[in-house]
Parts: sequence; C-alpha cells; structure tokens
Amino acid sequence: LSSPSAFMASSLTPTFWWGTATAAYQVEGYTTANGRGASIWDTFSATPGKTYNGESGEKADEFYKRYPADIKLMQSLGVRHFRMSVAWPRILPKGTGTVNQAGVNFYVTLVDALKAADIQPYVTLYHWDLPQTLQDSYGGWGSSRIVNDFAAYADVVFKALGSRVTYWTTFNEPWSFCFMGNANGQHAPGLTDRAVAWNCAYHVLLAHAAAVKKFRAAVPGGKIGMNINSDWSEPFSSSSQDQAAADRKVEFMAGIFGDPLYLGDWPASVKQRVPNLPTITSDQARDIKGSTDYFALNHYTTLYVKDAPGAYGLEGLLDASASANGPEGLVGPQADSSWLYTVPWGIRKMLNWVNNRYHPGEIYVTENGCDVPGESGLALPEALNDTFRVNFYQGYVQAAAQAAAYDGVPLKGYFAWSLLDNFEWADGYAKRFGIVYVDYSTQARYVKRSARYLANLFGTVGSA
Ligand code: GBH
Repeated sequence: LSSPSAFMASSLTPTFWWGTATAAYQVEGYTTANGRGASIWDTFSATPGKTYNGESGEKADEFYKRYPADIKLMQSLGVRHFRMSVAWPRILPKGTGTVNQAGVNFYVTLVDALKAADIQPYVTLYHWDLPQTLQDSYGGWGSSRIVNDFAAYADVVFKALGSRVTYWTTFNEPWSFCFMGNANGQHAPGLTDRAVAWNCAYHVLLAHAAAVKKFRAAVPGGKIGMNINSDWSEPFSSSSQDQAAADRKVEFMAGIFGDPLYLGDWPASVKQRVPNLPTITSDQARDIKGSTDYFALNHYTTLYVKDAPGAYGLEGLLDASASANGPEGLVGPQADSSWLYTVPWGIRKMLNWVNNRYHPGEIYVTENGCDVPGESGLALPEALNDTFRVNFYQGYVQAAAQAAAYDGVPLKGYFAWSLLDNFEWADGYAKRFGIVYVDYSTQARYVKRSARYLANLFGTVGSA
C-alpha cells in the first residue's frame, strides 16, 4: 500500500471508532458551581508543594460552560466519539446521600448535546475525583466502605444516562490512582502507604463488580469495561532473568486488574511477591471474573526492563523486582514528560499481550497520545506546529493497525488523549497533551497540526 494512511484505512474496518478523550476534573473547571462538592483533587491541589506552581482544576478549560463550542470544534474535525467522565462530587456532593439534581442535569444536557451533534459519548464513572467527604470519613479507597458507595453513585448515573449512552467504564486507570495516590504520594490523596494502595486495588475490583450488577439491571444492552493502563515492558537483554522481569512488570501493571477481571485472581507473580495481599475469595472472583464486556487499554509508552532484585518503588513497580531503566534514548524519542518515550511498536506488542492473555473479543484503545518537548514554552503560532505529536500518532495508529491486520487483534476503536490541553494532574498546566491548544488567559482554542492530521485520517479511514 502506497501510504501509511492507505494501510490504516484498509486495516481498520469501516466500523472502527475514532474519538478523543477528556476527564471531568482536567477540563471542566467551575469546581464550586451548582452544588458540586469538593474532591480529593481540589484538596490535594490546594496543598502547597503538591502540584506544579500550586495549579489546580479550578478553571481548567472551563468545559463546564464552553462545551457547546468544543462540540462544534469536534464536529469540524470529524470526531464522532467522545470519551468523558462524570464527576462524582457533582452528582453526590458528599459522596453519598442526596443527589444534586443540577449535577445530573449538566451531564444529561452534555450527553444530549453530543448526540445531537452526532458524537457518541463514552462515559467513565471515575477519573480520580473522589468526593473529599469519603476520604475524610473512612479513608476512601483504602476502606471496604467505598464499595457500596461507589455502586450507589454508579446506579444514579446509570439511571440518568443509561438510555442515552451505550459504552461505559467504571474506572480510569486504577493502577495510577491507587499506586500514585496511595503508595508514592504524587497524586491525591497523597498517601505513601503500600498497604493502602493494594487495598485500593482490591476495593476497586469489588466496587467494579458491584457497579456492574447495577448496570446489568439499569442499562440492558449496554457495554461496560475498565480503563486499564499499561506500559509495554521489553526485556533489557535476552537473559531469562530480564525476560522474566519484563513479564512480571506487565503483570504488575495490566495484570493487577486484567487478571482478576478475565482469569479470576491476581497474577501469580503478584501473589508471590506482595506482602499481605488481600485475598480475592471464590465468591468475589465469581462476580469479578467476566464482568467486563470489552477490554479498554490506556497505553502511552514502553520501557526496557531488567531484573533488579530488591527494587521497590513505582519505577521498580512495587514488588516486581524489575527496573525500568534502559539506556537513555534507546527506547525511542522522549516526549515532554520524562516517563514518556515514543515507541510505536510497543502498542502492537501490548495489544497482542492483552489479546493472547485474555481473549477479550473487543479491544478499544481508550487513551494514547503525548506531550511535545518544549511545547509549553512556545508561543502561538509555533505551539500549533506539533510535528513531534503528528509523528507519534502516525506511528502508534499504524502499529495498532498492524496488530489488527496481521495479528488478529480485535481492535474496535481508538481515542486520542486528549482533545484539549488540560490540567495535567501533578504537572498542572505545564504539560500539554491536547490536539487542540488552549490559551489559558483567554480560554481560546486553536487547532494544532496533529488535530488536522487525525481529522484527515478519520476522514480517510471513516468512523462509525
Ligand atoms: C493518563 O495516565 C491519565 O489517564 C490522564 O488523565 C492523563 O492526563 C494522561 O495519562 C497523560 O498523563 O512518574 O515514573 O511514576 C497516564 C499513565 C501512568 C503516566 C503512570 C505516568 C507515571 C510514571 N500514567 N506514569 S512515574
């Protein structure tokens, strides 16, 4: 085939879903409007030293008010699928109890506006903005009390949006919010207690299963999954130790959630190495296993991994005893974020790993994207000329298409992270992942070259 886009067009079926992704706290702003309660990210951002420059999502992209224009912008780019999240503290300001009807109405109106523009909403229930009250009263995800509270919240949203939305996920990247929030303290609530992090992972699985029970009753015909994030791990050398370490590292990332959901238990390597790991009982396993309708993968990067006995920490991936330190630059061009290297072949290997281990039937890439070295220091219009990001998307979409075309991976869709530059958690506004530039002093949006590239690709490949 003459060009990468012709290859992608021929490999990805006409029903392939293209979309862009966002999350409530990262784009909405208006954090005290219409009865919204505080979340752990409001509190964490307001704590000195936790985010870049003390920045928060208080204003973010003002998507809460500006969504009509952003929907028009997506239409102009030919985007037909939009991944968004619902903010729990807008629906239940204190996490439980009385429903804030204004919060529900916001999402009903947003979803209807998307559908009127022929853009299908794809809804995530939890993208990290836990109501602060639940953290304060029982320690949030560290406590089993979260399970019923999450299921009750989910049920409110299912009943409000269930007739309008087909594709759902319960959790965005539980690996990130459990371990970065509770083990290394870089994310809210900022704890540094490994035991809490593993309890969080366990409660996430139980809460997912409890929410899915509500979902089956409330949204017949709907599809639900969990956004599981994983880097690809390539063995640093051909030694059997490094190979085993690389296998282990993926098991300690995708496998922590993927294995219970598809195979009914934690990975063996995790059970072996994590002290006091909560036991998934056979009753619990029955509810957890088989509870997702498709696999949702968030994927950004690949690392070289070598065996490093005793390594402990997020880079060594907790108890995996595996180090991710490859020779500088070898794995691929580095993005603006120090953790992100451009490695297109990694997404193909990652997709194959998911497909071979779980046979999920349908796989969606629900996040993929990058920031651009030095981008945040650029003025307009230079900031729009994001060749680095164009190359990233071309490489990754092409490699994903190869997984579909040559490896039999049932890839059904792909969401670019992100539609807009937005609040990048601990990095504040210093990192920009958007295909659309946001001028934070005026809130004006400017289409980057990467958005035009993807729009052109969407147009070439077609989007169901
Ligand atoms: C996603 O996480 C999030 O879902 C999204 O909200 C976010 O905006 C986007 O990525 C871009 O960052 O510092 O060495 O401990 C991405 C997955 C996993 C990336 C953990 C950063 C930290 C590596 N994240 N990783 S390290």
